[in-house]
Amino acid sequence: MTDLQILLQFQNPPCLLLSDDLVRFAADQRNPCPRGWFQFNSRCFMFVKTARTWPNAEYLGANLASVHSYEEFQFLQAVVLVATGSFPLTWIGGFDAVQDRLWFWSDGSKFDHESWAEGEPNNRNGAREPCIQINFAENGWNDESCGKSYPSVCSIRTCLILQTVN
Ligand SMILES: [Ca+2]
Ligand SMILES: [Ca+2]
Repeated sequence: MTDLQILLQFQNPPCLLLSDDLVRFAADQRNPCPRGWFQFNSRCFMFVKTARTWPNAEYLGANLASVHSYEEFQFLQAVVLVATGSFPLTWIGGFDAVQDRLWFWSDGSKFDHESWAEGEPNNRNGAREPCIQINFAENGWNDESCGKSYPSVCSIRTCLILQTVN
């Protein structure tokens, strides 16, 4: 009988360490995400309850989540809702290089979607607000000072490679 060896690679460095848990979940094609992570297209997302500053919010080597469609944004909100029962202010991976004019995602992906709350981004009271949080006002995005502490949503990219081993 042929054994299937499943290798999990996470394209965003640094890689997560493989564990039996990860391999077992990877074996289930319907849910290639590690335990506690939720799949949307080719990425896995997780809510991190611990409040951290935006720069400290990286978790297990993952990136803060980038968002590339309104559907993906709604999915992120659902991940937060499932974990908390509400819509708390939560960091995602967006930040600006030129105040409110040039935005980037911390995972290096293209900044091709935005869902700002009304009046945002606004650098409130003249403060520099370079980092993006979700669930602000009518559950849209807000630019906020990166040194404030909030929970976060992070993501990893999955790349399943199935290899047949004798
Ligand atoms: Ca700003
Ligand atoms: Ca703001």
